[in-house]
Amino acid sequence: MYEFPTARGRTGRARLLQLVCLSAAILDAALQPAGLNDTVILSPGIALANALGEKGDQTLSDALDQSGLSAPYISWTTDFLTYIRTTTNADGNNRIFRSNNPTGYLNLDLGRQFNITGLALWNANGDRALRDFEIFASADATFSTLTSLAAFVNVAQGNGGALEAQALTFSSSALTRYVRVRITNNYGHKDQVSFGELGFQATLEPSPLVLYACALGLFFSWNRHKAVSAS
Ligand SMILES: [Ca+2]
Repeated sequence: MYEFPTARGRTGRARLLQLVCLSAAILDAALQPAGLNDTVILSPGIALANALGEKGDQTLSDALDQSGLSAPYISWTTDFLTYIRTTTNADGNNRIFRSNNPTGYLNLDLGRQFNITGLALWNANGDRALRDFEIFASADATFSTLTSLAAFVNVAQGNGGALEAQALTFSSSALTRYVRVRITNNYGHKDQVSFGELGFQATLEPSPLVLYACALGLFFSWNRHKAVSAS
């Protein structure tokens, strides 16, 4: 017959579980350079669609692969704010998209779900630069159901030379794998729009190490309680 745990037994189990989880969290934090409470920069992934079009031999992938940035980053590891404060994109190392309006969208695949809270944009100099755009999360790769995360208006263009990053925060964060960037305006060029690079701001979740250790702690603390109860 099942016996309800005594207050002493419950306290002992809770303490053991807390100890195991805390130890795992400390170890995890030590192994992750950015720590658990920071946000990290996340690669924009790969393009599933480009409704803007491309100009000549300039390809969208060149705006997603860190080329032109003054320092590299490690996706989902490098601290977001520290990185973007000090990293510029070389003038002229921006991608130009040709479009009639110029409006259109880019569909991006992050590779798996991440919790994204904002983005960093290294814009372009001149009248091709991005001015207005909106970010959407999509539930799937077909982009049939979109959730708006933020609409950015009058985003600053470059003022000549190397371009500094702009940090743009979403109205709401989203756990998503698929992201649409819908561009609605530039700085005046009749049929081209351009930016240098972009990366997302993401939060770190408890790693599998912490979750596994907590599960083990729960298992052993429960077994310990059963052994004490049976003796
Ligand atoms: Ca680039």
